[in-house]
Amino acid sequence: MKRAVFAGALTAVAMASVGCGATSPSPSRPQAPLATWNASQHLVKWVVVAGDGGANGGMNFDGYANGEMTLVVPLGWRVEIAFRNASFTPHSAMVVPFADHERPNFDASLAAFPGAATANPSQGSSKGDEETVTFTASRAGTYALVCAVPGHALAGMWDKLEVSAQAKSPSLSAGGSSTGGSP
Ligand SMILES: [Cu+2]
Repeated sequence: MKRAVFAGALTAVAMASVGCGATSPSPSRPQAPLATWNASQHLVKWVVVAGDGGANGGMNFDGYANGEMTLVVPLGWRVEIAFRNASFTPHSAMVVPFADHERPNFDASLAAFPGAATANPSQGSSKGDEETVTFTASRAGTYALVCAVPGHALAGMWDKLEVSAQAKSPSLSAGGSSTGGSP
């Protein structure tokens, strides 16, 4: 049943607009794709909700922690993160080189790309705060989306971003589900 809901959502998207796509691997949120993109604009929008439910003690993005979610972005595309903090705990979002994902502390200078962090990343934002973060995925490689509030990434509040010179379109996998290919 979960699979049917998911497939239906993808089919609807594919029929709605050639050249655009969406992926929603979490069956509990079929109404809200975590990533959507526009191929002609080379733009991917990633919905990143910090503290989304109780997974990993609330230390998660979109309910995923410890690298359970991976967004693949073609090299050179723009990434627009629609960030929201759903929790009373302060959280932030920042893209860092993967090797830095288990640091206890971060500062804004560690952002892997110019602009790839929410404001005051080490302080975090309040419950309900929303912020749009945009950057260009200008170097291929493996990166991590971390919460830069001290201790949170170490507690598992990180997921993955792959910038790929081979990928033709974005894809997002999470929680063991994987989607990709041409929408
Ligand atoms: Cu956090």
